[in-house]
Parts: sequence; structure tokens; C-alpha cells
Amino acid sequence: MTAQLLAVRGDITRLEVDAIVNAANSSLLGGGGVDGAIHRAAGPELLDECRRVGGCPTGEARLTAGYRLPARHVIHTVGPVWRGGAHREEELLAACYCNSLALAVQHGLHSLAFPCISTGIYGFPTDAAADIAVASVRGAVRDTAIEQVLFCCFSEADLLLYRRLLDL
Ligand code: AR6
Repeated sequence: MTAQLLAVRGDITRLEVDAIVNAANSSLLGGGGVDGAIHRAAGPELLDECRRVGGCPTGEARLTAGYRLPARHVIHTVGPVWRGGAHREEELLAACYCNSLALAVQHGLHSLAFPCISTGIYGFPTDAAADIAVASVRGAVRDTAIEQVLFCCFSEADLLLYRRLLDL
């Protein structure tokens, strides 16, 4: 079966999917942006579990429960900080999408939602990031049990970028 890839606009903490992906930092101890929103909505139990996980290197992903979120799980991944493009930023961003999906597959999940990883505080150019996100997800869902992937855009500009890439 081919997975459905969709772009939606809104707050990722409201989505009822098997897992939402968090654009975290390598401490996994919370921060601003989408990370802050996810921790606020999930409640303090999420931070307790993240402390036990003990961090995550850039490009990798870790799974926790979703606690008070409508999503059953959170997949925390750490995007690269944009430093001009010559520091493996593209490869590391692609790894975030691929490793998050691989973790979802390992845990038997079927639906997940991604924010636009690295494009806020970490400064990755939004159009290049969207190209990488869509290409990585298209490749990684092939021959898996993943049924639906939502690209959750916070801005109208991001929504338009993803809609164009997904031919919606
Ligand atoms: N739902 C969906 N998307 C959101 C939400 C939300 N509730 N809030 C923000 N966004 P950012 P990064 C969008 O900065 O660039 C944290 O402090 C936002 O508009 O959250 O990967 C971490 O702890 C943007 O499009 O993540 C790290 O230190 C996208 O989410 C650092 O920020 C990502 O922006 C990670 O920076």
C-alpha cells in the first residue's frame, strides 16, 4: 500500500496520529518553538521520560509516550543548526526524517505528523528544507506499513511550499 502524504496547517500538538515528531535539541530537555509547545501540551511526565532517555545526537530519533497529547507517542529528533550549508546540514536533516520514520515502523505505528524541522530557531532555509522533507519521506515510506504522513505547517508560506511539492 502507498502511504498518503498530506500538508496541513496548524498546531501539531492537536493532531490525533500515532506519533507527532518533535524538533528537539540534543539534550531532549525541552526548549522553545514546537518543542516547548509539545512539552506544555504533554505535561511534565514527558520531561521525566526524556530525562531517562538521556539525549539524542543530531540526525537521530528517540520515541517516548505522548502523555496528555492526543497523539499516542512523540518521536524526538534533533535537526541540524543551519551554518551556511557546508556542514552536512542537508544530510543531517534528511536523516531526521528517515530515522523518525524507521522508528515509527519498528514500533508498528501507522500515522505520523512532522513539523518543519530546523526551519525555526535553527535557521534552515524553508524551501530547501521542504524539498528534503518530502523527498526523504517519499523514499522512507516505500514498502512499509506507514499509512499516512502529515506535514504540519505553522505558516501559510510553508503550507504553500508543501502543497506544491505534494501536488495538492
Ligand atoms: N505546531 C507546529 N509547528 C510549530 C509549532 C506548533 N505548535 N510551533 C512552532 N512550529 P522550531 P527548530 C514550527 O524553532 O528550528 C527549540 O528550542 C515553526 O514555525 O520549533 O528545529 C528546540 O529545543 C517552524 O516552522 O525548531 C531546539 O533548541 C518549525 O516548527 C530548537 O528550538 C520548527 O521551528 C530547534 O529548532
